[in-house]
Formats: sequence, C-alpha cells, structure tokens
Amino acid sequence: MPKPKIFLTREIIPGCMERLREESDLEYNREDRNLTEQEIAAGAVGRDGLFVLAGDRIGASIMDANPDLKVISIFGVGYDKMDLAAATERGIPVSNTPDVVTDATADMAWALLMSAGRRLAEGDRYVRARKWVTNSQKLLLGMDIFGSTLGLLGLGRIGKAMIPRAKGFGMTVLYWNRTRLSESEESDLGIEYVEKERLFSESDFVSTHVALNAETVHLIGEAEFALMKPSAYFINTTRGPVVDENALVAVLKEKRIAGAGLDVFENEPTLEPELYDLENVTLAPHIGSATVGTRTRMGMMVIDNLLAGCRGERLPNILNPEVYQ
Ligand code: 8YV
Repeated sequence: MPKPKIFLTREIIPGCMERLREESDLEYNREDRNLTEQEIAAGAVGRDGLFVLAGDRIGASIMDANPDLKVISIFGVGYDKMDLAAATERGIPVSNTPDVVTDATADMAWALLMSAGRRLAEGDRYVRARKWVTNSQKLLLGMDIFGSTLGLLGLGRIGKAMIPRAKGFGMTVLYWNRTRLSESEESDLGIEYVEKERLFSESDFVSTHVALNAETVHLIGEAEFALMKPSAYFINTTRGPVVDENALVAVLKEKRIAGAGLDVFENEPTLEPELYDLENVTLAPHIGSATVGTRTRMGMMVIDNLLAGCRGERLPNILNPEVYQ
C-alpha cells in the first residue's frame, strides 16, 4: 500500500519527524515561520492529511482548495483557529491533542504563579543588570504563596490539574466554571464554587483556564481587574483573547494589581507594546506544552490520528464525530 501523503505546516520535534518520514509520504514547510492560510492551502494540494499547529488558521478556503483531504489533525488541544463547522460540513474529520498537554500546561501556570508571586523574573533581570550591590531588606517583596487563595476561572482538564498543585501549597481553592460540579465532587476535590465576582475579589492568584470561543472573548477585562485585590496576581496560560490586554496593561501600569504571569497574548507573537517594559509581569513565549515529553506525546497523537484518518478509520481524538453519522 502506498504511504499516506501528509503535509506538515511546520517542523516538529525530531522523534516525531522520524516517524512521519517512515510512515508517510511527507511534505513540510522547512521555513522557520508559520504559514499563511493561502500557503497551507497550496501545501495541502494532493495530500491526504494535514498536520497543523494550534496557531494555524484553518478556514474553509483550505478545504475548498483540497476537496480530497481525508483528515486534519491539530498539534494542540485548543482549536479556536480551526473552522470546525466548515470541516464538518465538508465531511472532514478533525482531531486535537487532549490530555497529553494537561500537566505541562498546569506546570507552566504554576511556574508563572511562582515567578509572579515571588518576583523571580524581576529578580533575574535585577541581578543580570548588576543592580544587586547590597542586601536591602525591602528588595523585591512578594506574596506568600503557601496558604494563599487560588481562584481558578474554568475547570476543564488543565484547571482541574491545578488543584493538586495548589493543595501541595496549602492553598484555599475557589473556582468558577460554566457548569458547576456536584457537591460531592467539590468536597472530594476540596474546592469551593463561587461567582466570578467573588473569585476575582477574594483570590490572591487568579488563573484562567477557559477555552477560547465566542463566549469567552474578553471574558476578563476592566471590570474583573477592578475587583482584584491590589496584592493579587493574574495568570493566563489558555488563550490571549480571553483577556482584554489593554485593560490588563492599564491595571499593571497603575499597580492596581500586584502583577501577572502570561504565556499567551491577544495578538501573539506581538504584544501590547507597553507590556515589554513593565516590571511586574513575567512574560513567556507560549511554551505551556513545550517539554520534550509532552511535545513528543502530542506529535505521536497527531500522527496516530492522521494515519487512522488516511486509512478511513475513525480518529481516536475526533473533534467532530458528526462526520461519521
Ligand atoms: C500549542 C497550545 O499547540 O495545546 C494548545 O492548545 O496552545 C499549545 O500546546 C503548541 O505551542 C504548538 O503550537
């Protein structure tokens, strides 16, 4: 049997490249940049399967230019840039990579929380700038993390994965989610459901874990930041557009909250210009899933889905099961 023809929009981790080369007839973008929608459409010509990044915009134009496409697999759990309805209409199965990114992303949220709360990135810049010349007792005073209150906005897989981390730090955990857990689940997890207003006003750290969709664009803006304590920190590892970045810059600039830790941005990789110069924010370049183990598991999962789709089998991580009806 001929190998399935795959187009990969950007090179991934070596172990996964090797498997792709062995098990498929591979074409891929060799440049160190993401492709445009038009370029992806051109790359997909004559291909059976499309291996795309979560950050690639995959619209109907790509599908219409390639009516024989059998499968699209997303390297990432978030699929906000994918026109899933268009794929479903055209009978194209689409997959993502759930579960495998959960712990790495929760670890990143934790790292940002620790960095923001203990002013680690500021400290690093301070030392490197050769500013550390005396041991001032007032230098870089942060927040006690152990025993503080964490507010989780969104309690999907990654939000839930924050709970054991928080418990390890003796934290009180509040949460808000579109659907509330049962009382027995809440008591098993040792967390308390609160309305958004209370979550913002009572937490020492607010960490957002809601998926980006039409309902969550700018879910957090001026009104929410205004509720936060001046001593509190804001953490975002989900998607930039969930937060009004302008409003965040304003509260950070005016020190109306203590700080923030951000791995995602509204128009990444471009940031709101003032963010680059603010001291009270730890900035990360969307590396929540960037560990060798996690990126390997993600890549292997994408390949499993692509190969299944090319064989005409059901995708193990199907996002639009309607295509099989
Ligand atoms: C990216 C992510 O997929 O899983 C997601 O939704 O945002 C990340 O894991 C990763 O950076 C590859 O683009």
